[in-house]
Amino acid sequence: MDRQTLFTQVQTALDQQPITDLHTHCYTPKFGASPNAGGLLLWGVDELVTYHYLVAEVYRIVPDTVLPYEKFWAMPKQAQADHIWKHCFVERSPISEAGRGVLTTLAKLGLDPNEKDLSGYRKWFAQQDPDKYVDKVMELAHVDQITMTNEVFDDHERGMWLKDKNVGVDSRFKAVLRIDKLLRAWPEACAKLTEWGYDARPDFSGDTEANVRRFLEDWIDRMDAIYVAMSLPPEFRFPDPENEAGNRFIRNCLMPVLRDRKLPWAMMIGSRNRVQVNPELRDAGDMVGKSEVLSVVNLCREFRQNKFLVTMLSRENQHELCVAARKFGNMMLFGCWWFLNNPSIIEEMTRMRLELLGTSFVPQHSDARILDQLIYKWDHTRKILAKVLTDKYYDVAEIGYNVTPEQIKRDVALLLRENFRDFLKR
Ligand code: FIX
Ligand code: ZN
Repeated sequence: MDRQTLFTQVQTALDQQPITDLHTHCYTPKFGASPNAGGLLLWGVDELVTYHYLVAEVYRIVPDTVLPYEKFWAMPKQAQADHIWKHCFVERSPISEAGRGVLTTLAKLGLDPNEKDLSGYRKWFAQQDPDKYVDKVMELAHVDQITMTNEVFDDHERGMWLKDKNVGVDSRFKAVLRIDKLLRAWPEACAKLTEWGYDARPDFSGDTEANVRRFLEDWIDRMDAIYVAMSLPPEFRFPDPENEAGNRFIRNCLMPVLRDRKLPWAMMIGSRNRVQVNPELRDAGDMVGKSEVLSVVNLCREFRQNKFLVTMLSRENQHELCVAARKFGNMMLFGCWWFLNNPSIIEEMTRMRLELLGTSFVPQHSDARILDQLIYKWDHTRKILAKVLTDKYYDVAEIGYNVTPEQIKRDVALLLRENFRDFLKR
């Protein structure tokens, strides 16, 4: 079979395959679709262009000694977007992945990506109905499920859940309980739980364990969460000789609750908090650090009845993490997260993962913060997958192994949808 025929079959399979996006920061329209009015569903050109990736990039061109951070944040969103468009898209070529992503999104929406200002785009987006626009974006990205990140420790979002238990009910979306503070800031989390009626003390006195389990159970049930997620610092260790509270939370609270509910723990490890890096950049201020894969191994080995969705932020961790995934069927490796979500690294990681794991992993999640980003995040991923999968099929085809369009479709379905869904059902 010639490579071009194979490539066409792979590209067709990828284009036809609906994707279940297992990690995004998008929200149902019921969470409010007017970002300027406190809505959590972010969409439209001003949100696209002020994506925190691009805030970081514009500050490399116009430093804070010229435009102080507080001045930028005080500007109206449109003025921030105009500033970024001018410096990153007009006066320089938008060839970073975040810049290219905006162009792909605009072009796929049928807009000319060469405009010198944002006024025309703003007029077009102003004509969109948010709920219908969700369908349009999902159709263009060929995504059949948007998995949310629901921050229970965010007062604004938590208030919405308490006010309307159906706020997350939308057939296009699934909820995820996000609980970083329970490991990143245990004493602060205890104070919040106690305030909310779950008496919890940093030293685990009283009924802390039972109340923390009840808190987790109540919010998993309120959200109908399909997994529980945490972003963890590079210093995360398990067991952690210096953090007995963390070990106890994991062993006596989180693991039993997730095991009973057959829910995975999604561990996103390696994000160094902006407080240690550049807090004035806000969401753009976080950084990456090399983490310890052995801690994931320890968890998978000690809690064989639990399931772990795992991704790490440092490129240096990827090979070791991939080998660890070979040792534990209760670990599902996923995504090219955040600073790894660049074509050069996605290609490197995906080749390595296919070579070490076959088709038993989830190659990507979008991490979309702005709804429209689903369009570019998945368009760019499909392009890379087409190249890498064609090479892998070609390697076995030239030995004489018959690769059929049905097999390619089956494998692509596993990688982009079924591996995740099957893992949830296990
Ligand atoms: O912790 C996370 O879920 C990260 O993905 C985000 O905090 C990060 O800002 C992001 O959106 C990266 O793509
Ligand atoms: Zn994320």
